[in-house]
Amino acid sequence: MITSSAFADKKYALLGLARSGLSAVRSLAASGAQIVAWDTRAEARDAVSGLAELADPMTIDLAGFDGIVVSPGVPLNTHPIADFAAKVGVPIIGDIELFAQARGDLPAHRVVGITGTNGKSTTTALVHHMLKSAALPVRLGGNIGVPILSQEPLGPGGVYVLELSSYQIDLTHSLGCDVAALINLSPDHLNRYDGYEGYKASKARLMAMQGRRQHAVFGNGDADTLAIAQKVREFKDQGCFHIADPALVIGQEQWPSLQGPHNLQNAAVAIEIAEALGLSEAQWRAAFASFRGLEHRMEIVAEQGGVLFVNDSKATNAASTAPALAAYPRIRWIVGGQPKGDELSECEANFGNVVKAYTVGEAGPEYAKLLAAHMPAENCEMIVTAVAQAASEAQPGEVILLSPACASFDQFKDFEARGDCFKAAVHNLVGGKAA
Ligand code: UMA
Ligand code: ADP
Repeated sequence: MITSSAFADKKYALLGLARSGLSAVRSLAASGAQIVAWDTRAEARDAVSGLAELADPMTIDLAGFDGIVVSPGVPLNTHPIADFAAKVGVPIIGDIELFAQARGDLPAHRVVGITGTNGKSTTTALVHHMLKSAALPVRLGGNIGVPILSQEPLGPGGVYVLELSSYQIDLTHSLGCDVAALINLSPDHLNRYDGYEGYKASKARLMAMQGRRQHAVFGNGDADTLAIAQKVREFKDQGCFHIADPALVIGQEQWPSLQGPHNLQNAAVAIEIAEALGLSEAQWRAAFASFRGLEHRMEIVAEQGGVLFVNDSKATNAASTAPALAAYPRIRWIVGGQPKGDELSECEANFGNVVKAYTVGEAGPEYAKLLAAHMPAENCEMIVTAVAQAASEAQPGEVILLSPACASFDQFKDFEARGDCFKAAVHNLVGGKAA
């Protein structure tokens, strides 16, 4: 675990004790800080017994505290903790800010921070794989699911690769990434922000925390990302500003887990990051060829009778489903879940690749009506039903694709549970034979 003398004898209040909160309690306790912690869930509170005093920060006198460490899942725009903290003048921070403050005690190292609406996890995993393949000491953390404070510190010359969500950036104030990347932008998480403008401003703060000589990398696929890039460019020294252009990337056919136009964008961003860190072309090319993608992102589950089953459960908005529909010419598309109100317009350009849509979840009835204007569409309600129906109709050469363009919370705990349900249904059907 990462600890720091910067926390010794300081006082912190924590709200939220799931993965990031728990790692922060452990790190702060091991660093000699005094901690008051709370979570609405009793089992989360039990996990910190002995390390922290248990009390809801909303109910105590916060005067004299050095920070209120809030989890990314706590909605700062509606939770009263934000006003409460402002009144007593205590900063609200997150585990990534604690990491930033701990950097002074770490041996010489570099930090890569990767954000964007889509492709963060893939690009983060790819950069991590690339650096590992080049024999650099490297650690992965952040929104990808591993709190960075829970990782072992690296020796001199190490690189910490962080996937950063907008929620995490909102809770971070002093992280100057040696290389920061913004892959793309489209409306998402709007329930947490003052409109799309608020969400974009949150992402832009990753670069606002950098110095002139720290590298900034931007995808070139949308105007909103390029608008932020143009502003950042004014404040960068020569050689520290990079636009990643997928059109210049050669060799994608040799990278099995980086197929589709979206992965070409991720690869282009990763190449700029690699070169900013001093890797050679031979080094990143070798790593791209051996990269194996992440579960639930265009994951090939099985093949039977010439029909391919692909799990893209992580596609929780229309912008991430659009490139999945571009990846194959004949798709039986399982779509739906908890809708995000974007009505699938971003997917429209690729509707020609869809043989039939099988809608599921809360959005199912509405999507079936909407899509019927463009293709055969049937509301199947459940993923298991959709898989069985699609498989009974599929012809050799077709792909049965779960790419929901929606959140999973109407029927599942998370996108992983949704993808697992799809995979179980497929394995049931094809007799447990994996591709
Ligand atoms: N809680 C309270 N009171 C409240 C609200 C919440 O006590 O009023 C508690 C909840 O009971 C819960 C905790 O606060 O125990 C919230 O935890 P969390 O949701 O932040 O969960 P973590 O396990 O710490 O996960 C977080 C990120 N979660 C979110 O951003 C919602 C994880 O990203 C991240 O992987 C993890 O830290 C490690 O860094 C997940 C995510 O969904 C994957 N991210 C979003 C996305 O990718 O779209 C941004
Ligand atoms: P994130 O961590 O930002 O959610 P992931 O790498 O987990 O991104 O991918 C999430 C979903 O978005 C997957 O369904 C994937 O197919 C799609 N996706 C990946 N990269 C991109 C991209 N650059 N543009 C649009 N969609 C993408």
